[in-house]
Amino acid sequence: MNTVFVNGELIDRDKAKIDIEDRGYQFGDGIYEVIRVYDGSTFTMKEHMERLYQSAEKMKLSIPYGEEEFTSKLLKLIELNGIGDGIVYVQVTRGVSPRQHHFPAKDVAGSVVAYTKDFPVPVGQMENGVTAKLVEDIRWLRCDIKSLNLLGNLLAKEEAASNGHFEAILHRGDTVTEGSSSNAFIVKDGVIYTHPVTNLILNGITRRVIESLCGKNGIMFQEKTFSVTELLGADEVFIASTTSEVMPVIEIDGKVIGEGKPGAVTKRLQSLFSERIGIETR
Ligand code: PSZ
Repeated sequence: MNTVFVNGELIDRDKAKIDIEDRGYQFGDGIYEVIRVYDGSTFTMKEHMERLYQSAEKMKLSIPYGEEEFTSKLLKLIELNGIGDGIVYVQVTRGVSPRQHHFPAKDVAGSVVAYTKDFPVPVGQMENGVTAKLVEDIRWLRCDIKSLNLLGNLLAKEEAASNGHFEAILHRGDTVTEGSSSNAFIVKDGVIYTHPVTNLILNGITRRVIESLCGKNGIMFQEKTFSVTELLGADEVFIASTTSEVMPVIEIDGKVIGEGKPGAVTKRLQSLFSERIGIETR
């Protein structure tokens, strides 16, 4: 059985219903999180839940449960569905009300949905690396909010995927911001560079884990913007997300990065990352 969480109830997926006037459905007026599950245990769940509540605050959206209660509901769902390696997806919208742009009255409750999915660790791609395409970043100026409005991200990903690439690496003019669904990093002369946490990127949880691993292991990590030219001339490039972990990028727009295979710093981070997963999900 596949159980889903809909507005406080755990029900069979086939019985789940969403109102056509849900503001998430009509406007993308909501927020979401994707949380990793390894061997039945969540990874960095607290950080994801905190970010969900932060996104809610930035959107002036109220989540109908407190963080602890919500977390335990999600843990129960993971257990019920017997998830080993997978994800739990959770979204909160501004609820159901007659279609109008301005917010509904305060007493309209937000809609909450969560479901789980099996998702194996992409070992092959992590070992061999993936290719990417540069795409102009045409998104709005609040990319720090994990909002359901993903059209800019989707158009970019589609442009990359339809050309056979794993990811679109976005740039605003000459400055690389992030991937369409990942953060982007370069390695130059042993130093890792990534876009600072601003309104122009999502403050990735995986990015934060990487930053902490670097700090603990003497790897130089700098939050500093880099250009498209610096990206293409980097020794190593990798992207990071909840499901991609530390993913080497070996070619961008047909140009080989470094030696055209996952680099030493990227591989070291991958192994530190796996170690961290082992510690946290013990
Ligand atoms: O399964 C998937 O395809 C996933 S799971 C998470 C993401 C994709 N992407 C998260 C993300 C993002 O959408 C953007 C625009 N920037 C950065 C990230 C990385 O965030 P974390 O590390 O929190 O997943």
